[in-house]
Parts: sequence; C-alpha cells; structure tokens
Amino acid sequence: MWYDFRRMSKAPFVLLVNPWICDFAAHDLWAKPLGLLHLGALLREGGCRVAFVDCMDRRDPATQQSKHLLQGDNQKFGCGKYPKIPVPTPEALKDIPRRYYRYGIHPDSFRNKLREIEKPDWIFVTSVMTYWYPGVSATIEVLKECFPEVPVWLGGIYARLCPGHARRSSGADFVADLPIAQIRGRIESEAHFSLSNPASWESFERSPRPAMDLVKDPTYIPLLTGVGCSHRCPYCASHQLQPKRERRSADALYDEISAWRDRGICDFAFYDDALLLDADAYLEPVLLRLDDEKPKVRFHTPNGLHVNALTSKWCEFLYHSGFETIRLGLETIWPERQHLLGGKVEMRAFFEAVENLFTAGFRGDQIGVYLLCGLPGQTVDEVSESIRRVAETGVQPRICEYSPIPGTAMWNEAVSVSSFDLENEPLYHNNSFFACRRRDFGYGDMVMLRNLARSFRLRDLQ
Ligand code: B12
Ligand code: SF4
Repeated sequence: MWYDFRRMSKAPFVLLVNPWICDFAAHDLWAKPLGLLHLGALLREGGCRVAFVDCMDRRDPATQQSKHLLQGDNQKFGCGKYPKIPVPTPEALKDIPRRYYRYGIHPDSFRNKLREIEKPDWIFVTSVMTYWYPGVSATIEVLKECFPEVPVWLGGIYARLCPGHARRSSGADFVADLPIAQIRGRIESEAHFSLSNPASWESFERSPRPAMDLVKDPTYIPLLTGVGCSHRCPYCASHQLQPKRERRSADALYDEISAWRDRGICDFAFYDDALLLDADAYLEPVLLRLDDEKPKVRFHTPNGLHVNALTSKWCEFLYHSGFETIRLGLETIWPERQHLLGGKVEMRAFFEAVENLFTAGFRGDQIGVYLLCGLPGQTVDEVSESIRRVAETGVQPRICEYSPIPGTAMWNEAVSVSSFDLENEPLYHNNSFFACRRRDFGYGDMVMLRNLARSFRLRDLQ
C-alpha cells in the first residue's frame, strides 16, 4: 500500500502502541516499552504530537471488569501478573505441555481505546522478544481494522533481529530495522517534515528522558543510564542492537529519578546491560545526591550486574542507596565454559562478590544469580553443579534457559545443534521451548534443572 505523506505538511500525530505478548508465561517484572517511550520523547521534542496505547496495561479498568479473561494482580515492588486469555498454541510449539496465552488488555478495551483517539497520521508499534511476534501481528491486525489507511511502522528488538520474518508476517507497512539515528531521516523524508531536534537523535547522551509520563499511574520506573556493553558474549545480541557504548550524564539521571520520586514513585529498575561500568563517574554522583534526600527510593537490577564490579565499596554503596533486588550474571561455574563465554568472571571473583554483598548487609533472598542452561555443548551435570554451588553460598540460583538469537556468534552452532527450523521460525527462540534440546540434554532435563533451582529458592523462604 502507498501512503501520500505529502498531505502531511504539519507535524504528524503519532500513535505509539505497545503490543500484546503471546507466550506460555509472562510477568510484569518491571517491564515497560522503554525503547518506544524513548522514541516518543524524541518525536515529541522534535515537534510531533504523540499518544500511547499500552496493550500490556495490567491495570486497565475495562479489562479488570471483563469476565472473559484471567485477571492479573499486583505484586511487590510495583510488579505483577498480566491479565491473560488462553489462545491456541501455535503448531510449532505444540509439543510443549503448557497452556499458551495472549497477555494484556481485552481486545474490546483495545478497540475502544482506538475509537476514542483522534485518527493518527502514523502508528508506531514496538516489539521485544523475537518469539513474542504472534502478539505483535495480532495487535497490528486490530490497528489495521480500526485505521485501515494509517501507515503502521514496526520497530524494536524483534524488528531488528528478524527483519525478514517481520516483513513477511507482522502486517506492518514498514519494518524499521535501523538504529535510532537513521530512523529520524526516514521519518523526515516520509513525512516531509523536519524534526526540530536532530542532535538528540544522534546521541543517547543528548536524548530526552523516555516519555514515561504517557504511562497512566506507573507503579515503577525503568531506567537506562547507558546503552551498549564492552563485552561480546557469544550468546548475546547487545552489540548488534547497540554497537556504541554511550552514557547519559549523571545530572540527567538524577533529574529523572528525583522527578519521579517527587511524584510518589518508590521503585526504579535498571535495564542497563553494563550498569556498573564506569559507575564511579556516572552512577556514584547520582546515588550520593539521592542519599541526602527523602523520601528514599528502591532500586532493582533485573538485567544482572557484572560480578567483577562488585567490590566491597560498591556493595556497601548499593546497599546504602536502597538497592533491593540484586541479580548477578555468573553463567556457569565451569572454568572452561567461562573462558569460552569471554572470560568475564572467575569463581574467585564470584565468591568475593557474594561475600561483599553479605558484608554490606544484603540478605541471600535479595541476591539472584543467573546461570545459563542448555547452551550448545553444555551438559546437565554442569548446570546442576552450578546450581548447587551457587545455592551453597547462600544466594539464589536462577536459570536462564538459552534463547538462540540470530546474528550472535553462537547462532550457527545453535542452528546446527537444533532439530528445529530456528532460521525461519522465531517461535523456536522461546526460552521455554528449548530448541537446542538434544539426546543428552532434553526438555525434561531443562524442566528438572528449573525445578532444582526453584527448590533452593523455596528453601530460603522457609
Ligand atoms: C531489559 C531486558 C530484559 C528485562 C525486561 C524486558 C522487557 N520485557 O521489557 C528482563 C530482565 C525481565 C529480561 C528478561 C529476559 N530477556 Co531480556 N533484555 C533486556 C534488554 C537488556 C533491554 C531491552 C530494552 O528495553 N532496551 C532498551 C530500549 C531503549 O531499546 P529498544 O527496545 O531496542 O528500542 C530502541 C529501538 O529498537 C527503537 N524502537 C523501539 N520500538 C520502536 C518502534 C518503531 C516503530 C521504531 C521506528 C523504532 C523503535 O527505539 C529505541 C531506541 O532507543 C535486552 C538487551 C538489549 N540491549 O536491548 C535484553 C533481551 C531483549 N532479552 C533477551 C532475553 C534472552 C531474555 C530472557 C529470555 C532471558 C532468559 N533466558 O531468561 C528473558 C525473557 C523474559 C520473558 N519471557 O519475559 C534477549 C532477546 C531474546 C530474543 N530472542 O528476543 C535480549 C536481546 C538480550 C540478549 N541475550 O541478547 N530482559
Ligand atoms: S551478556 Fe551481558 S556482559 Fe555479555 S555482552 Fe551481553 S550484556 Fe554484555
């Protein structure tokens, strides 16, 4: 379809949409569409009008009144369960003995929200996990039904990692598999409109804070102090998605946190891939300023911290600054695999980090340690030993089932190990599906290891 954007001589009105998620499980673990809200802030600063519809709003009143879905609920630190509707399991995932759901608001509520909005000039839909694409396609289908003549662009992580698949199956008119700096040019040439803030699109440091004000009554705020990571772990897409390491200034971060705190927000979650890298220059001044002020806030690091950065100084600092949820990336306790994965961490450093955290005052149930599970070449024994060894230190082992990601260094190996068509079907990237299962490391082993890790966490609750 061809759209005559030349009619758009004025600033466009852009509708931003966070799509539904389809999966066996999904939790609101401080999950907000940060990329889309970042884009919204850039568009708004550049002169566009924007509106936001969140298909993942857990507290949507119309959905809460509906009897046709399973209701979500609120949990601690602003997190919670999404409402969900069982939907047919896609053929590719049929052998998983679990219910498949579409998570998020009721379709009638979504349609009503779209009816209430002035017709947009443009619709921007985001995406996160590649294997959540059925939720993206279902969202775009409704958007097309309500606004058939409005162009829909799809961006975000699925669009970046699987652009060919997204072009074929999402229903979007354009799949934006470009870095953010190039998206500006594309918007301007399509809309015949000059954004007034070109410099903000060029550098992360200069960009405005994400438009979290578009989210109705947020219960927590996601934060991104920097993008990119100096490591190149073979299973990770960080470098593909954000090749350049960039940081926001300490002042900008302080302003963002204090503004939300003054509006009553207590919980803040960092999405950074490398939060503690150069933290003396960026994070330390912010935490020091916040330390003198009231009310106190709580911080959470769901995406994992680098073990080597957890010196005794930093552990004490994190404790006194209100860090509540600590996650560490250990991957495995086997030195050979640690080396193959880039040699970021050694057991000596891990034990030291755990000791530093305990000495600083953290409890074991606040500290979760991510262990990779099911990597090509990994054995069941390696993972179970890792789980036990981590549990012995008094902290909580957490399994990260390997999710193969196109374009990563490990991708070709994953494709050759797997008996599933990883290259053409992103549903097989689902961490619950475990596409790299094999004779000596099957789906049942994965379930057993997940339960083993959970049993140690439950032990800590007793
Ligand atoms: C924060 C995070 C999480 C959080 C929450 C994620 C969420 N739901 O929001 C937590 C810690 C819970 C998490 C969990 C997992 N994660 Co994660 N996570 C991330 C992380 C670090 C950041 C994502 C993010 O918000 N980025 C920030 C924003 C700014 O970037 P963005 O969304 O890409 O948006 C930019 C552009 O794309 C663009 N854009 C966005 N939308 C749109 C729309 C349009 C129209 C346009 C034009 C542009 C545009 O604008 C933005 C510009 O700045 C990424 C890695 C990364 N560096 O991106 C991994 C990542 C997404 N996670 C990944 C994985 C593997 C997982 C787990 C499966 C790990 C595991 N085995 O348990 C679990 C899955 C959990 C689940 N089922 O929900 C993989 C992806 C896997 C996949 N197949 O898709 C990634 C890429 C990391 C990796 N290993 O490489 N994750
Ligand atoms: S896994 Fe973590 S440390 Fe490794 S490259 Fe990705 S973000 Fe960096």
